[in-house]
Amino acid sequence: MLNESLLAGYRRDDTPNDDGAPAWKPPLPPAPAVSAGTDVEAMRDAILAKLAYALGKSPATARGRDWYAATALALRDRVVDACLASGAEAVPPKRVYYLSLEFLIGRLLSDMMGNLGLAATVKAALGQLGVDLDAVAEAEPDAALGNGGLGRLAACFMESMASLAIPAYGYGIRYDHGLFRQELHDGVQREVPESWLAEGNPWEFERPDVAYAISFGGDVGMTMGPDGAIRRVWRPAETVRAVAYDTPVIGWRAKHVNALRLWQARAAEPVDLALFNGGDHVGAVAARARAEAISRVLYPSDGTPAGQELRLRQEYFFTAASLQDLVARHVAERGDLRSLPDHAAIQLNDTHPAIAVPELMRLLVDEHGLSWEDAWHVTTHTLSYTNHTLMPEALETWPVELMERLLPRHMQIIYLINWMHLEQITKHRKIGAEELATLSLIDEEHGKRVRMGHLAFLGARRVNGVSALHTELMRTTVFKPLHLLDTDRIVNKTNGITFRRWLHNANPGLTALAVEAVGEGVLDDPTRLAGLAAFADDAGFQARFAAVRRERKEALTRVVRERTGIAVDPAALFDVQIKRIHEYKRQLLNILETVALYQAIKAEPGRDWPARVKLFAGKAAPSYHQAKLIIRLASDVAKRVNADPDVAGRLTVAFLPNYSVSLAEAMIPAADLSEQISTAGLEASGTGNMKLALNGALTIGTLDGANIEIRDHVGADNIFIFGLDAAGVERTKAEPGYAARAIAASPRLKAALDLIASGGFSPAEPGRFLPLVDELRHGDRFLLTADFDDYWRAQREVDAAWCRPRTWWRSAILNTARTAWFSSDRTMREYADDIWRVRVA
Ligand code: 26V
Repeated sequence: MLNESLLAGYRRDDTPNDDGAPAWKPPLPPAPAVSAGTDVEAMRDAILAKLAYALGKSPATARGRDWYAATALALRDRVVDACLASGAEAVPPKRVYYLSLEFLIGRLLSDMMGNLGLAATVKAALGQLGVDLDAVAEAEPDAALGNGGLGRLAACFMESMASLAIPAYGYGIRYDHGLFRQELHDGVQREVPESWLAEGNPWEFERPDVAYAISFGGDVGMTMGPDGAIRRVWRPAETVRAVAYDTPVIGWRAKHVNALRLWQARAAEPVDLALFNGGDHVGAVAARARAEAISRVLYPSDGTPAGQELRLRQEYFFTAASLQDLVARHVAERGDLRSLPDHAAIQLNDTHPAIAVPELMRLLVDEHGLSWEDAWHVTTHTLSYTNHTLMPEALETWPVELMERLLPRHMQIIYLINWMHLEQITKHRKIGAEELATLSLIDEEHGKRVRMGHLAFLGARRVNGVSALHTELMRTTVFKPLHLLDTDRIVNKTNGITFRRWLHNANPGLTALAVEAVGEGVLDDPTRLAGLAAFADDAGFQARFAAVRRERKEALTRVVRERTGIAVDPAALFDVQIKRIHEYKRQLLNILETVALYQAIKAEPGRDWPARVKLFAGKAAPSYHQAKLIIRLASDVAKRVNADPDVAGRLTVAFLPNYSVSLAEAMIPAADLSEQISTAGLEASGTGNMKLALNGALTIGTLDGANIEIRDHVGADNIFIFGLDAAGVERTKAEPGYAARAIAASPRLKAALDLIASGGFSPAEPGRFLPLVDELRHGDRFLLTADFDDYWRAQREVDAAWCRPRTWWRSAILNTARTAWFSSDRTMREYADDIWRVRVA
């Protein structure tokens, strides 16, 4: 499929039409394919040419980073060729627009090489130049334009849509600074700014010709149209420019190329000439700094809504630019905006782009003259919304006062939508004030605030959760009143992961083994992994599966030593918990079990304890004090445990700094045990759980999120489930004093808490961890105390299973064989069929 954003396509002229709308020109003829041949010599010459003519370097002066940039530029040419060669029609019947404030991409080199089928070619080409591909790959910075699961999901979806040839654009923000780099100093997290663009970005195309004006503030006036109807006119106080940057997203076997279009904020006028000429040289550039701040930095909040005005400016900025872009494209291609729902499906990734609901209404009614009824039909048949969490503190609301100041016309439209929505309900039945309050777009209990989840729900044709359990909880809790008004709107779309990145590229050894066992077709059709089940009991196959794991563990052992100085034994069980640090994810439960295990080994040194390495990694939000304290506890526990000769060789603990997509790619293939231990009902889905299971790690987990579906697929014998289920969590929370009772009933838990509380891991500052222990003793919102004993039991089952290698490796192989369903290709097909109604080739 030829994607016009990357190649010829529509060119926007800088000179607007009379009505201010951009002037569109017909497509240019396609450029000739310039880079011929995919052989090693051609690739070598292409890389050398980029090094010389794009970077101005010779092989003698080139650094790793230069080789990386030259290689990326040479590959980008091939992506453009692939785009041309696919030769499909320029205007597809329908496009998907995926709006997301986050895209957690990571590195792109191996992704691009893999999907172009050029990995071996590039390796050999660089080899001829005496350059090591792995070293070149290491020179690429991660594009960390996201916090965690939500942003990584968007990146997996983009790759799968390209692989399925679904015509799609991803829309987001081109942050100058992605998620902070995490440094640990004596276990204390320090955030360091990250600058992934410092030396340029060879994958992207700047599009200075694709730019839109984005307005803020001011007031709303009225005029009379020629038909005598009143029209509202927004008279904004401030305007910034959104400039497009496109990164091509190439699908598996280069069949299709889509674009990830990220917006950069620029000042409408770089300098205020009047101020400058008046001598106020600083004031003359102040507006520019304010405008450009919008795309400066990713909010590292992950869950706790950022609250500040700048965040709302970011949300509106990228939503408005994206909608203007797609509306202009639709008008150019089809003319009438009333047909938008037939040709465009817009997916809102969480509520961050929920302002799309009033913005699309504003564009249609105020700018394009549609009636309110027509505009509402178009809006509610084009937009859909994905929810990613039900935790009350994470649900976005914005103060009405702020919305009125920043987006006065949008606030009017929100009031109108709300009025019509409530009017519709009260027309049909009598309804109490209390129930009405739960249905309203305006939350009146915490000062007047706009509920963005409600707004997204009302504007959406479909609303989806991200696992079966999460979707059911949407229907029965937060969205229950809205769900009862339209029981067809909420649907489930269980998350998935792209196997190209998380199996083929991250674990080439396991992929080669799978290809050998079940054939090359497994690369195109992951359901063929099921064929591995036939080898689960085969001793020879088990040995090869274990050897692949061993090799990845040895590599990770080197990383652990480099990053922490800690020596770990690759023969030990690698027990891995990698994700953002949050109380509900319960890293603290894992640490408590580590402390209890430490005490148990010391108490019974003669027992045959299997060697275990506990590995943690994850970032805490900068202002999340409890999370930072959990990191510090893990580090302090590691310090004492690793120095204690009584447990040497049996228990080792390490917290790896600066968790990232790249580090995940190194850790996941090396993991034996996957910790998925959130309080049931709180982890919407999880996707790390899928990556680890796919790579053959066994899960120890609660009945939460997609863990339930993972158990259903791999079988209850091949997963370690423990703890309360979501209903049990609700029941327990209703019994006051459960924590004190649970601690009293568990001498093992009590002893672990006492050791931490008495300064056993922080002798210089005995009270250091009291905030964590006190929370467990007196509140325990996340029910660690209630689940501790069953977690301990499950962990000892893990020990026993590890000591029976034949059954362990059987389970590991079955995990890989039975997790094909968690491919994001499956997820994207479901969205395409049920939500977007777009054809999949
Ligand atoms: C919400 C909250 C609530 C307040 C305090 C803690 C906290 C932390 C995180 C969040 C979630 C923010 C949105 C998000 O990233 N959700 C994640 O989305 C993933 C993709 O659907 C999913 O796999 C994760 O389970 C879900 O947490």
